[in-house]
Parts: sequence; structure tokens; C-alpha cells
Amino acid sequence: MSSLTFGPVAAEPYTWPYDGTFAAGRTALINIDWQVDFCGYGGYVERMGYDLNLTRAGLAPTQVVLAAAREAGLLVIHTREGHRPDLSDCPPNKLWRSAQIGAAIGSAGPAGRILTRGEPGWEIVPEVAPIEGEIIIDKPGKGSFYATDLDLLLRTHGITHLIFTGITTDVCVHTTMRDANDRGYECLLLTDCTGATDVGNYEAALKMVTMQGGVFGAIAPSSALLASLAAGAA
Ligand code: C5J
Repeated sequence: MSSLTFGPVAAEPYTWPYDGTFAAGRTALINIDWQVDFCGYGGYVERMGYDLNLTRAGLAPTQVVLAAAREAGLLVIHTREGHRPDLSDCPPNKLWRSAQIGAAIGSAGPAGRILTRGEPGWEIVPEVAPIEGEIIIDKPGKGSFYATDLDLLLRTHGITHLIFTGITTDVCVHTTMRDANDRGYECLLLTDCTGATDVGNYEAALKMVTMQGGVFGAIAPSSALLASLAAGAA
């Protein structure tokens, strides 16, 4: 475990973390659903007719953050949303809704079967792909704790602080951050390392975090985190 400690991050609505500093050995970078289905060509989001530029916007800054987090010794975790090939873990209402918008889960598309484990669309895009030894959480839902061993893994690794990148801000990132906050993890969302299928939803999701003195944690641009990591390493 790395013994490096990093200084506070200039964040909103408070300087993150609440307890002043964060230790590399107690902090995880969680990268939510950077899959072809959400930011790649021919995947779920494109099939629904949404603008891929919005979900792809955070890819380049996330690449930089990933490299810095690996260098600093943070625990790096990736998540993937997807269902078993027989769709036995897909609730009927989720399946029905996806069909309503013309992108039925399990149906064939240019990136294989939509939101289905093992298909090209389910893979994490190469820009931010996991490297050997990094944890990957496969989840059937929007939240990363539901029906997974994420909480167990965080606790066995002694993790108390979470930094988030990923897509989409208003759905899987928010659901996971809210749940993590309820579980007592100190959360930071990187504003330029996330995106939604709608600009208004992206902005609202960020604003929601900052209400009530940081109701789910704090938000900051990746530059603020990188500055803190660089200062701690110096
Ligand atoms: C959605 C996600 N938006 N990864 N999933 O359905 O946010």
C-alpha cells in the first residue's frame, strides 16, 4: 500500500476532502461505465439517438487522471453496466423501456448485442481501458453497489475516499456517488471527466452535489486533483 498523502483539492462547495488530506492507500479512483455502449460508435447511447460528443467529452481528461492515479498508487476501479446473454438479470421494465426508445437490451447492433456482457459494445473503450491487476465491477444496474461486491472490495482494501470519473453523470455516476455517500465514503466527482446525454442534466447533476453544503460530496475540475497529486508527490 502506498504511504503517500495528498493535500486538499480546490473543490466546491468545500475544499475536498472534509478531513483535510487523502492518503493514496485509502483512496480509489472509480471509473464508471466508459463502455462502447455509452461513448462508442454503434452502441446503446448512439442507438437511442443521443449526441456521442457529450458522453465522449470526458475521455481525454480521464486518460490524464488515470495515469496520475496509477502513478500516485491510488486503487483504480472500473465498472461496466451489462446483462447476462440470456438477460435473466435484466428486469422486465428495464428491457421494455429500452425497446420503447428503439435500443432494446440484447438486440443486435453495430457493436453487438446492446448492453450484453461479452459483446463489443460492453467493452471499456481503449482510451481508458483497465490494465493488468485493476478491479472491474460488472453490474446489472445503474448503481455500482447493487448486486456487486464493490463495497466489500473497498472495505477490504481500507478505502475511505472515492474519486469519480465516468458516464453518465446523471445516471450511473450519480446513483453510485449517492450510494457511496450514504455508506460513509468521502466522494469527489471530477467535472471534466464525466458527461451526460443532455447538457442540462449534466449541469444539474453537478449542481445537485453542491447543495446542502455538499449533499453527496464535492465537485472539482481534474486540474485541481492533478495539482494536489503533483504537490503531494513533490
Ligand atoms: C445509463 C449509465 N445512462 N452508465 N447508464 O443508462 O449511466
